[in-house]
Amino acid sequence: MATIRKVLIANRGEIAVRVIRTCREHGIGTVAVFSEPDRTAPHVRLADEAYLIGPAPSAQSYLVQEKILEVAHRSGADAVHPGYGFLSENATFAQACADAGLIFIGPPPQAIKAMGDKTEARLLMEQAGVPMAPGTTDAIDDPDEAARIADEIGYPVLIKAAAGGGGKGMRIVEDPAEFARSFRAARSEAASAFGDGRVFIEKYIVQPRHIEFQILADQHGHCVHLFERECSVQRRHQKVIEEAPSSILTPEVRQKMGDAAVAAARACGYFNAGTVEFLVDKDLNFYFMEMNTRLQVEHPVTEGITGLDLVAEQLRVAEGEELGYTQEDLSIHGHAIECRVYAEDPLSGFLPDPGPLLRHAPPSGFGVRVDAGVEEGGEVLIHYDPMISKLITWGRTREEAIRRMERALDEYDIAGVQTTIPFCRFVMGHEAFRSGRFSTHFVQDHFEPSVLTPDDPAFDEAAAVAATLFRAQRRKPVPAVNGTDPTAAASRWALRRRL
Ligand code: MV4
Repeated sequence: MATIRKVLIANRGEIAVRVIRTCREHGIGTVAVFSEPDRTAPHVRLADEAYLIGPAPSAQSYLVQEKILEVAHRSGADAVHPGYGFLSENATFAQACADAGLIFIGPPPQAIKAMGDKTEARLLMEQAGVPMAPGTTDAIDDPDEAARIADEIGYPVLIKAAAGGGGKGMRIVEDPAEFARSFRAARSEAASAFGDGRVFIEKYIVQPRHIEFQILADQHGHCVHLFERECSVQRRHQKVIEEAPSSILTPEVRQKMGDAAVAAARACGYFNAGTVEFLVDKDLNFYFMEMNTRLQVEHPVTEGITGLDLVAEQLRVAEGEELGYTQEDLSIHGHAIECRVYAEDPLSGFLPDPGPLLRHAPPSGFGVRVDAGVEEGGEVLIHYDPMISKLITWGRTREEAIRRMERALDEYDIAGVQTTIPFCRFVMGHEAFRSGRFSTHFVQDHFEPSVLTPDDPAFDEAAAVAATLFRAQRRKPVPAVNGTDPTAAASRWALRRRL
């Protein structure tokens, strides 16, 4: 058992804020890192200490392991929370933390590595008896052998990259005559994208739903699942709306999938929070897709239906504490929905629309949660993911959560950038979404920009002017850090005394 006293958050934006908040509630100190344009970001202000780690590009800041480790050393942090993205699924970094005597708040490096290689993951899942789409467990080199296997599996088939994930490097083949060409293309694509040309083949599951199970495991062999999240509303492998529970699962299928998710976690020696993704077909057959060895963006919907703080659970497990509850102690309470609010323009193909947030007035009220990483007067930077916030609503029933989400979306006022709010509003009102009859093809099947009415630019301008006047009368915020010297730990309290 170790006690975590100070956590370095190796991330930015809403997830850094999310982790800082739980640390604060538990009396744990927090260390933020930031790039130059993030100097005034909320995560920097909210942390006890903040360190500049480089210029805007992540490759020179948030992704530089040595800089993160150096800040950990200088600040006296005893643990590192990687958030999601960046270094969160980097086994080398997890190992480097351990080697530096730091607790990595995540799974063991071997589990990250095993699940990062999709063929190794398939092999482990096969051994653990987790259902998978028919296909090959090993990577296939020989195009003729691959074609024979594809015939055996039956068309359509999907060629996937062993080093891929999240939809990168996939190819659907419907017609056997096209197989050889697609196979070669997939291999060279994978080789140039990942530096690893290994591919494997799976039966293509048509019109599936994406349903994932949250698992939580301690270092003493206890593992539970925290039920599922329905994530079928995506575009180009980017999730837009998630909810828990899924409206299609029966208690029996839920139990089977939950058991499979726990078996998947056990098979790779997992501890901490993790997610096992499944494809589910129209007959509720389910197939292992991949395992995400991190806390995910959409974790709040699980928090909504279980009442558990997943970051607090991560911290406890990382300290070596036992879960302290079993599967039987857990149940689903109500329904939660998350809408991701991106600075993207749904009217022009969801192109990122970074820029200053002239106004950011998020909704509130009963059953509404907003996790934001930017604030009014701040800026959505082009260098990073353009997510502004996650809007989560809870209701006793799905219907209530949807109505509350509609209310919250209507209340949400943002000016300065285009957002996905109108798109989310469209989804909430759509018959296919409300009835629960949708698949991963929802956006493709039902959305075209003409269903949205463009913002009236006059309103946006008026809101911007009002926001500017409002800000002008407020005193300037105290900068959270001093200078650009990465060795200077600038506590904001110390700084305030100096000013
Ligand atoms: C599939 C599939 C159909 N059949 N595998 C997409 C992300 C990557 N993790 C795997 N993906 C898929 N794998 C088989 N055997 C369809 C997809 C897929 C998808 C999955 C979840 C959510 C959205 C999707 C969009 C396109 C394809």
